[in-house]
Amino acid sequence: MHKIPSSEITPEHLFLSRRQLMGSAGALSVAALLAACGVRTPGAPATDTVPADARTDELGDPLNSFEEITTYNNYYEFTTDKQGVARLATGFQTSPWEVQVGGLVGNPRTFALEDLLAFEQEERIYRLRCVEAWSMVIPWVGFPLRRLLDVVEPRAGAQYVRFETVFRPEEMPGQRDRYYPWPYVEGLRLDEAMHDLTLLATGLYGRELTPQNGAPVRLVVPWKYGFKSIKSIVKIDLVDTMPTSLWMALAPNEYGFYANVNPAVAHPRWSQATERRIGERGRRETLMFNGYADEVASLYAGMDLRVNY
Ligand SMILES: Nc1nc2c(c(=O)[nH]1)N[C@H]1C(S)=C(S)[C@@H](COP(=O)(O)O)O[C@H]1N2
Ligand SMILES: [Mo]
Repeated sequence: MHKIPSSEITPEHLFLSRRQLMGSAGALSVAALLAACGVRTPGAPATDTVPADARTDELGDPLNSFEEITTYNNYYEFTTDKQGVARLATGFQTSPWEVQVGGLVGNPRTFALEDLLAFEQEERIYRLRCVEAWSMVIPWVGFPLRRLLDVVEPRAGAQYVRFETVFRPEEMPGQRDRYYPWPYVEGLRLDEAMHDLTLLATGLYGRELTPQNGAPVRLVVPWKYGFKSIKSIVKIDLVDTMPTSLWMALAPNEYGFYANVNPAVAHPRWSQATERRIGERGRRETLMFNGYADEVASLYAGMDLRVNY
């Protein structure tokens, strides 16, 4: 097998989107370009044609396969059945797409997906640790959220960032279940949002994001439980008060605003000390801040992480 540093690979979907930006849109649809290059079109079922990837994360943990990452999902807008999300999300309309960014900013803007892809994209291999105590290692493609926030110029009063998922019950059967206070909302403190690890992801394994993984753009905050990494974002607001997330509204005693991965603080109904890595037997120890303590612990200096769970 050829060994190519990942920095030299232009992910296919980025290559295509740049061509589109260079004026080829209209001549050929993106779907046609993708099909011509043998790339899956959005909504087509995941296949097993993505070759195994022998790379690891910085701790030496192997990547999960494309198959694992795209067939075991939490996306309650479709279904609470992790193995059922991929099928129900097939055909979800991810284009055209716009993300409205406003609130306490000097320069409110609406970004089309093409505008988001125009930010320099990079690959980031991150561990994803679900609050349910399973985890994966995922090679995302995207860019630091900070770069987008810099463009809209947060104003002095901005202290938090609030994110909202698309509300489209006609396409998302789970959103017809009125038990959940849709739309899905998440939030970060502004300094967390500005941290270099905080990513807006547009791709996975060098391809465009699949619907089940939050296409066309989702947040990835690797030191927090997976539910903070909100999918299919349409709205980002800078605000002065702590946003109430969907999970805080539903079960405030179980899901707090911070949701930092912490093996020492149990969920009221289960331990968080260990986790099941998808594809492995047995369990492994959960690491403080999901293994990113050197990078992020200083954000929480002096805070009681049992109170601020
Ligand atoms: N809008 C939305 N975002 C969401 C969820 C969801 O149900 N709806 N689930 C969260 C949870 S609990 C996890 S663990 C991750 C799973 O991401 P993945 O399916 O890409 O692995 O997405 C998070 N983002
Ligand atoms: Mo999760």
